Amino acid sequence: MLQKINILINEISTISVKTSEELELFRLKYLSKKGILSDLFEDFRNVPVAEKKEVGQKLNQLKQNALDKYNILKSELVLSEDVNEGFDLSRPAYPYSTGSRHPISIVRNEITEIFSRIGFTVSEGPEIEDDDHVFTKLNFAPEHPARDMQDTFYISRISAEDSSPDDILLRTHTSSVQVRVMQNQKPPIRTISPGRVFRNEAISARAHCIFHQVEGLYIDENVSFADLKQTLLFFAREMFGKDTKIRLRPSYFPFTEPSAEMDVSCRICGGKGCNVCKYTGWLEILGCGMVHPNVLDACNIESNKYTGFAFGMGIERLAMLKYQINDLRLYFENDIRFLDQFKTAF
Ligand code: 2U9
Repeated sequence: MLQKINILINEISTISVKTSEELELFRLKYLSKKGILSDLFEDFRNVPVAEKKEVGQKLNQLKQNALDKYNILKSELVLSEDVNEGFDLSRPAYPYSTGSRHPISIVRNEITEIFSRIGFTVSEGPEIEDDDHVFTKLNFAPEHPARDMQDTFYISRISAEDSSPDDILLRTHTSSVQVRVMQNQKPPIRTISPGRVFRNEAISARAHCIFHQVEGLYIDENVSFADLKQTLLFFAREMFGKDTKIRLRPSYFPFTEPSAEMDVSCRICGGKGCNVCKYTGWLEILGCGMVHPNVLDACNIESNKYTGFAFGMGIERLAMLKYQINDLRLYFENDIRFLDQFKTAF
């Protein structure tokens, strides 16, 4: 019996459990009424008196070891269950919430990508400009209303009455970038200028003091109004779909002559008339024209040798048409509920 008890003492010391079910099995096997210890105490009655003392001490040691082991295993199990409490380690992780591109960036990228396919490069320039690049070289008359402080944000103005080439202001269009390109490069020039522009406007659903433009310029020998029309037809069909029609209406800008505004057929109603196109079937999307000879000359490009066309469009307006956005302020508020809607677009 002594040998049997020693084997059991050894056996118990090596036991470990991982679950409460295994712990219960341990208790049933060694400590329950029908367990090994209970049997051994039964057998102990038949141990010869001479051996009783030694066997009894060993049996009590086995019983104590079994009880201690049970308590240790139980506390270890409680601790490890505590750590995992409330966690399902097999559950998939929460997905990362990724950001999205701003609708203005999406539309700007789309426009630049379309023009890059027909050879237009992208030019960038300063947002803080001088009067010369924003107005004078673009053939704005000295008393033109756009030079007024009611329309333009001035950073420094030499005189409130008369404009000076040294007046420093926030550009009101990105044509100033193209003036710089013309001053620094020889034709052929084929470039577009996307960027932020600033106008002194009260903020409302339909107007904002900051907005984004893409202006385009093509200068070479023999560039004609037909080239302008074909380029813009290509752009309109790439941007709005293969069946898109365009129409040009005469207009006026100081920097182009002749000038026009371009409409595209409404893609909501296909030209039949709806509330988006105000039942006209057409949507105005850009202004354009042949670069005024005064602008070419002011930028040291010979107007008797070269001609060119130019166009300009507001990105906010195009994004409004594309995504049916009805309030300009939404672009600048960074409301996640608005921005989240563009998650799938690039
Ligand atoms: C140079 C010479 C001429 C760019 C042009 C427009 C017509 C035009 C507006 C559209 C809506 C600005 O965002 S908007 O308010 N622009 O109508 N822009 S032609 O003409 C140029 C550009 C550069 C050197």
